[in-house]
Amino acid sequence: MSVERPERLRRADTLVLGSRMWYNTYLPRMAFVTGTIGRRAIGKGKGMKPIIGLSPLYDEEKRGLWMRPGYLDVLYDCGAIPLVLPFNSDAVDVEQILSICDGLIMTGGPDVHPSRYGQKPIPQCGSIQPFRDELEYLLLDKALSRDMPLLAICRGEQILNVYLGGSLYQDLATELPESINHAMEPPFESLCHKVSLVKGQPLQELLQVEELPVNSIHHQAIRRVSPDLVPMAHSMDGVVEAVWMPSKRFVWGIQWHPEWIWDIDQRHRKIVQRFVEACV
Ligand SMILES: [Mn+2]
Repeated sequence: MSVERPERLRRADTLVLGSRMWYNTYLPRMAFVTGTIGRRAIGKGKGMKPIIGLSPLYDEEKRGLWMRPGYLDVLYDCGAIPLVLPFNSDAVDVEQILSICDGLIMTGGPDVHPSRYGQKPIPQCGSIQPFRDELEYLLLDKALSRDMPLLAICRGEQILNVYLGGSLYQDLATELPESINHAMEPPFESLCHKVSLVKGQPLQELLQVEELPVNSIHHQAIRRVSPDLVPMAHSMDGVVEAVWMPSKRFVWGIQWHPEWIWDIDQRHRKIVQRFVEACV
């Protein structure tokens, strides 16, 4: 029997599989009353891909928001839908934005303001975008309290560590002169140095190797590791190159950039794939 209903309720039918009668009667009401429940029911439906939010990049010269295609390409390739987030520092808005995401990637970018870990910038500290620090602190607040899977890359890994009470080297060449060169020249889709994986930690268990060649596009790095994080990779100079957060479902930080090298070394694709699986 066909009953005439408002357009928005009919649209909900097409999004959800299963007993039409049940969904027609109850789910649209639940969905519109509580957006989150509706989204969960719809998003987890058969054949639906996880939606991964990405913290946006900002080009100060063009005054434009942008994204490196590699982040999008690897997510598509791993079966997810990337969603570049807006700059928005309203806590309620950010909560709502994250409610339509299944996972979050904290992207690379400029340096975190050293005041976030109780220091003044030294001359070798790079460019800083305080509005990005602000947005990403808010994203971390919300994502960690929701226990949302999080993959934090380069600056993302660094700000995760700072947010959780750790500190950074403002400039490796200045503050750790014995370190190897971590700021490679382009092309970035090539490998620069190796990292050794800590035995028994999730990255080593995933890849089943002791060493992994990576690219390296950073002049800062984790100095004091947050008490909430555990290292899972180091370069040969002892610099922490990957961490994870054991108290959460999936929170990993890596210092290198899989978005440049996922298609030249499958192990880097595998890291992103593992993250996407955690988001399903
Ligand atoms: Mn490095």
